[in-house]
Amino acid sequence: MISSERIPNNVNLSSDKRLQRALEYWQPKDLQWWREMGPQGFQDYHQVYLRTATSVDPKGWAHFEYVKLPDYRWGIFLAEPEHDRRIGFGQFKGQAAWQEVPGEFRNPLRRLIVTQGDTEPASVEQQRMLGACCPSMYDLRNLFQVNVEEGRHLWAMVYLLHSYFGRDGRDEAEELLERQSGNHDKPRMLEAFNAPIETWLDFFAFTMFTDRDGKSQLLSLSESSLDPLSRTTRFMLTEESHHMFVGDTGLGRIIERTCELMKESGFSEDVRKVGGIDLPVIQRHINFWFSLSLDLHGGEVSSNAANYFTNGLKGRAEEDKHQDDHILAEGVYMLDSVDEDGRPSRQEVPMRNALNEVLRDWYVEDCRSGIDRWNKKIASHGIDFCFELPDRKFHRDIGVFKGLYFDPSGHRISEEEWVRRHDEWLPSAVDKAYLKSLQAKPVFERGKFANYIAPPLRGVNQRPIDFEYVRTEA
Ligand code: BYC
Ligand code: FE
Ligand code: FE
Repeated sequence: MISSERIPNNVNLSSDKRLQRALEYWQPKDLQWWREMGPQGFQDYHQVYLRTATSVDPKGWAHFEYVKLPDYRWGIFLAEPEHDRRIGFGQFKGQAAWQEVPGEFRNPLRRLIVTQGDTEPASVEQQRMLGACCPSMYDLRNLFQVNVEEGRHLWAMVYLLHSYFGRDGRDEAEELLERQSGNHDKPRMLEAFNAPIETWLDFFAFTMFTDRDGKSQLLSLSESSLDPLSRTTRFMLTEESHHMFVGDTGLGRIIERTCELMKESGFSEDVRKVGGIDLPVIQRHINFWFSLSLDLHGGEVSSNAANYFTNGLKGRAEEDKHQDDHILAEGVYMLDSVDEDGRPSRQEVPMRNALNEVLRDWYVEDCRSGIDRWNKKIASHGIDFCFELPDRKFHRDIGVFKGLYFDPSGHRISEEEWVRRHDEWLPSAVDKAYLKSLQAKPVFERGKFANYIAPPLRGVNQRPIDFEYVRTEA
């Protein structure tokens, strides 16, 4: 049944018959997808201490209670409207923001919304097996919190498709449940969302680096002239910060524990002997998920990006912080690229065509702060090791560096060297087998943590660390 009680919302669902009808058809399919493709093994007998958004004001969006996963109330929320909001960039700068989709931009807007929407269920699919190998009840709960919120982000995009794109939108909403992460015939649209997430190290690196692409893309979409898209994505960003918190602190806690284990074992290099995760394997996971997430920003030179900006569909992250005319009809960007022979070269690109790269610049800086913090932690233990973000040419499959080989410092190398040294730089089969052996026995006891990860500094919602975050039904 579609009701405002079951579906918390601030879009007047109870009086919107058209939306109700569309959702009545879509919601059972969504629930079926969630049961089949969502968290495995925790749907029927477990209750999870989760936050549910019940309104957009600061009190309402963090309502905590125990719920069974399929009973989660996925809501539809838009950030509060801004009075007399004006378009902030592109050729329509200064005009009133759009409350409806202009016919001439229907296709590109639909495509942006579908692309965004496709990533949300994809990430749930990628993470569906992790519950059974969790390092603690606290982490298990955080995994499910991220999963239900990505499920809500799917709802957010489906709301836009149902409300503003008619028949086409309804078809697209169905297809969002039909494509599947990693599926050979019907894969997810963007490559990072087809890569398997089999270990908790992958999960933390994914939420640190790939959810952060969520942040940069959502910031850009929240500048959109299409006001409902802007408001929807603005509210999604409030949830996104928790996902990055999970990744950032998850990696930080593994690093902390590794340093402790190294100290305990007399600074031996081989922390695997005492069941820890060595720092180089963490670096390889950073290399992997960071480079995949660089690809998610699209080609360096992109006419799609230029059109999005010119027409006001998608802006830059924090558009108002840019000190220029926000029209960019004239500027150029000096792009680090390669010439026809694959040699490094600098290329002048019209600014509008370089906006994927501009957003990538923003993203790289946003990632760096985490790396710096972890390095300080390692140094405070007296250990001589530094994490680094790989060069942006490393391991790229989209854009000008695709098909060429670079080491993590950005030096061009031969294919032979790439093949020979691949396992130095990216997670290897041996790494994966080791990580899987570490997590083979899940930790479900209250307040206990797997040997390879330190406890968090504090619990969720001011609950103690040994709180029963996931309980089986009485
Ligand atoms: N994989 O002109 P270009 C999140 C395609 S994450 C495969 O450079 P454009 C989340 C591209 O479609 C944020 N294909 O592309 C995180 C194009 O195809 P056509 C998700 C790719 O359009 C964690 C061609 O290559 N949101 O929320 O400028 C958990 C030429 O490329 C890829 C968005 O992405 C790729 N990586 O930029 C849960 C925002 N990259 O035209 C959730 C919406 C490019 O030749 N999407 N291609 O058929 C966009 O803004 C743009 O679609 C992109 C691509 C930035 C992704
Ligand atoms: Fe999301
Ligand atoms: Fe997210």
